[in-house]
This record gives sequence, structure tokens and C-alpha cells, in this order.
Amino acid sequence: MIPADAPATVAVVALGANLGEREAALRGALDALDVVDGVAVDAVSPVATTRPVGGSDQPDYLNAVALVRTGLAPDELLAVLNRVEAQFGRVRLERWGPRTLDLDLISYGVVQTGTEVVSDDPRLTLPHPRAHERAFVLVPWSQVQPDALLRTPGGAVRLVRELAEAAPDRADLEPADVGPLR
Ligand code: A4P
Ligand code: MG
Repeated sequence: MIPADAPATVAVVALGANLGEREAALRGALDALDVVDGVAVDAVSPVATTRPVGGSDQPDYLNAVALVRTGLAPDELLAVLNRVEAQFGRVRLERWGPRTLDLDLISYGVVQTGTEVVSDDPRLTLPHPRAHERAFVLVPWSQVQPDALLRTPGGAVRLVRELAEAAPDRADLEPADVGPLR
């Protein structure tokens, strides 16, 4: 929740789950984010079923993207995301390994209004350094925000829906048999 008149920034959060009760984890994560002081979930994409990119042999994912409004700083928002992951039983055994819930901060602020945060800090890289090449982020994001823009690591600003069509894993994604998360 967030006071209606509070100064706030838009952030894009990617949700992924490929172990346990995947749909319940996505729904629970959105509810958990919404009750945090200084965070409001504004809109949520449809859910996609996606084949795993990278990592070992692992089950398919459910992926979705949420647009949130927040009065928190980027590092505070990441701490909230990590706390919610932990709440849903996330254990970090292997990079890119299977997980009950992964919450990544894809972008913070808005390119069009010059409020976008860019950071190459490995603890919080913004925009997320691999989002521009991942259909499992780009397709849901473009569905919930068709005019979304993303700054790619080279510095160019691109339409998310165009990046989505060019992503190498584009064919490994299909609509999930899951009702709207919101
Ligand atoms: N970190 C740096 N920048 C960020 C950011 N913008 N958002 C740091 C979130 N975390 C960020 O993350 C590893 C480290 O990245 C943390 O210390 C954090 O401070 P992690 O969540 O512990 O580990 P991870 O998720 O395994 O690594 P990473 O790098 O976030 O993985 P990716 O690249 O996000 O890939 N395939 C499908 N189909 N669907 C998926 O959702 N997800 C991944 C994870 C791989 N393959 C997938 C999917
Ligand atoms: Mg992650």
C-alpha cells in the first residue's frame, strides 16, 4: 500500500517460479508486495509458461511482470523483493537454478521522463542486465505496457515489444492456463 498523494516512481518487477505451487507463489508474492509500506502493485501481465533459459535441467517456469509504484529507493525495493522470495521458500543453491519464486527488479523509473535509474553495481544492476534478451520478461512486460521502453546495455533505448519479438527464447513461451493474477 502507498498513500495516494505520496511521491512515487514506477518500477518493473519480473516474477518467475518453477518449483512447488507456482501459481500460488506468484499470487502470494503480489499480495505480499502490495501490503508493503511504500509499494503498490498497479498492473500485472498475463502469465506465460516458459522453457528454462540457462541453468541445469529444470522444470518449466510460470513468468509474469508487474508494474509497481514505489516510494522506496531501488536498494530498498530489492530488499523487499528478496524478503518476499524468502517468505516463499526460495533457497539459493545454484545460479539460474530452479526456484519457488524469483523476483527481479527489471527497471526503476521511466526513460521518457528522465527518472530512470542506471547502475552497474553487481548487487543491483539497472536496468536488469539480461532483461533485454529474455522473452520470458519482455513478452509479459509488453502485454501489460505496450509502449514500454528499455535501455539496453549498449545504451540504446528500444521498444520492449520489438525486443520481445527478437529474443532467442521467443518460441519457448506460450500463454499459461492460469487466470488473471489481478
Ligand atoms: N542483482 C543485480 N541486479 C539485480 C536486479 N536488477 N534484480 C543481484 C534482482 N537482482 C539483481 O540473483 C543473483 C544476484 O543478482 C543477487 O545477489 C542480486 O543482488 P539471485 O536472484 O540470487 O539469483 P538468480 O535469479 O539465479 O540470478 P539472476 O542473475 O537474477 O538470474 P537471472 O538472469 O534473472 O535468471 N528461465 C525462464 N524460462 N524463466 C525464468 O524466470 N529465470 C532465470 C534467472 C534463469 N532462467 C529462467 C528464468
Ligand atoms: Mg533473481
